[in-house]
Amino acid sequence: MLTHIPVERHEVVRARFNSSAQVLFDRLSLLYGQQANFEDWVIQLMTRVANVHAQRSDELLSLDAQREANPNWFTQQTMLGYCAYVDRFAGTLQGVNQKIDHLAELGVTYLHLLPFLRARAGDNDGGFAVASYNEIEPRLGNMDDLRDLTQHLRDRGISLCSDFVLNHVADDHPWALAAKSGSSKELDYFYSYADRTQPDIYERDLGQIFPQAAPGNFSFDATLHRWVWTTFYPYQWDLNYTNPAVFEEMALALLELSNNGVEVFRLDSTAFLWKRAGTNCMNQPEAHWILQALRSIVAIAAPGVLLKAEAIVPTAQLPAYFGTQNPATPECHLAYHSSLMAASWGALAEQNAELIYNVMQATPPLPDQTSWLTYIRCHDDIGWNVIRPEANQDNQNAQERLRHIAQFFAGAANSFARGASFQASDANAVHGTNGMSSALTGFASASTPQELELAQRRLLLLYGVSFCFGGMPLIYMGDEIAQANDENYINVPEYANDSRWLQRPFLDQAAFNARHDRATQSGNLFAQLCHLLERRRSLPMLAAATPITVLRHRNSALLTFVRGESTNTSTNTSNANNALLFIGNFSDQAQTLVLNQLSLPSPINSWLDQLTQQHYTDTIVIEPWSQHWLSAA
Ligand code: OTU
Repeated sequence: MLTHIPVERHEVVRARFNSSAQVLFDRLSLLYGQQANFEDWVIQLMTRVANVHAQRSDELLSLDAQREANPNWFTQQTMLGYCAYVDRFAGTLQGVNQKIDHLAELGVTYLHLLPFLRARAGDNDGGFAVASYNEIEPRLGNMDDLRDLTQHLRDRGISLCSDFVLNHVADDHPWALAAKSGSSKELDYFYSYADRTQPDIYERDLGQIFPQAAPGNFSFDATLHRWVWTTFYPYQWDLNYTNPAVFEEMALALLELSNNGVEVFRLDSTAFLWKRAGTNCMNQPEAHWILQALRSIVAIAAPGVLLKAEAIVPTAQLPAYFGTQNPATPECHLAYHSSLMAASWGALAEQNAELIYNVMQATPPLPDQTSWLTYIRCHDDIGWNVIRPEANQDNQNAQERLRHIAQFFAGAANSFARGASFQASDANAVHGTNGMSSALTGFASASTPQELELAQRRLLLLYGVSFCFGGMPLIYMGDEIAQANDENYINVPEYANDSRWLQRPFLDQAAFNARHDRATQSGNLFAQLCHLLERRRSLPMLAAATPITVLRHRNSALLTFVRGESTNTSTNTSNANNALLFIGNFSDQAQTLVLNQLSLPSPINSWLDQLTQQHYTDTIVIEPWSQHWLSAA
């Protein structure tokens, strides 16, 4: 089975195989054990995995070894992510090389470039309709450019993260084309139905991702004369993971990309991988088994690689993506905390931190060797539905509450925000909100220097929560220079019905070039953001694994939590020096806090603000939308 592999590699793979094979085999048996020739198929799969491993470069092999020896490498407070579209940030993959200095000045250690594989011709959902998993989108470069870029990034301590769209392929992917031209083998890579009977049954329990632009979950394909499962746009065909060939091809494609230097995979839409009638076809146990099997394969053939779950699901469903159901079956290393993100914006609209407290209280501690991906904006909408359970608390009605929040960000009367409701012509709908951070925090509506200052505080406050909560924070391109909404998307026919393009601008060169000039708006924000980042790096208690204690304060304009010290176990107070108290004011009024009234395990009489180096004794006044990072002085 491992015949063509040089002896040393043979040994390395064998050792990893021995420790991960059982979980892999169990997962594959659960998924595919009833298939004819199951065991032959597993051998074929493992032979292919071993052959791809045999092609892995010496440099990547030593990276694997380093990370195996230090499996918490990505959970440190020195980790920082940055996310951008290749073309909008830097033109091409080669162009990204010229931006590495900028990433370094922020302290970035992880760069997520949005989809750069060859995409569907025509509309392609910003590259999320992939036509080929082993080719680069030609206008962005080629595979050599990708390898070079990952090498240059690695030399500067930055890991490249690539999207891996594993739930669906484009309708012009070779599998879809083969299916359309009559091949039953490839037809079986998809879910398709001769009539509406089955789709109608499923549809009773399914949600809608793009209710306006792409209603329903099935699309009639005129060539096939069949209804194809298309959770997202009609040209994104969901893959049929009941077919082991689909799992095999996708696992191999991922490993090939990892051999080209990709170090992190953002597993897109992971919640949707398995369908079950009578459910919303999200978060099914089989979807987790698929991810666990994938993790085992990575553990064998590319253990330096990280898997990141993009599961935009309610807080209660998130931890399962780490594999917490059973520590013996780890799943993804990283997962987006979309609830914390949405709740942070909700708190800003409500001038009240309750939603954040609710989310924090619903978030269990991280398992070892995992980390949240914390963020405030990304290329998608802020989806409000994930925080329905938290919005139902505090004696409130989630629908009303979220509607109010969505209206606020769409620019309701007296709102400082200038965003747009997503997939709803009706401003009362609660589906999602679009807009750049700067537009949502008030930069666009500010007409005086004072208002601009407040907008900046709000943006920094949300980033402050993301930096201190515990996880790897991600900066979304343009946020560091307060880049505005891109209103031009409306003039591009293929973007016009998808207002997520509002937050996908080309980098504003003028603002970017002015970022070191503190007299400019972008320069002022940039300096302050860099300051928060520099402070964060210096505070080891902000590493992902450090416990968090939520101090739910009776003045809920204030968000207060402690990192690094449990207030419940008053037995050990000696590590108070290693703790950090975060205080953020979500309201437009200054708030006074008597520090000793917080339920800390032991009174701390003298505090040092890690952001300003100011000292406080027992009372602190927190200006509107300001934050303090206090440690015992
Ligand atoms: C993901 O998104 C991507 O981030 C989107 O950009 C893609 O359009 C989509 O998949 C299809 O590939 O449901 O859990 O705006 O939050 O579509 C994954 C809605 C998803 C997104 C949603 C999301």
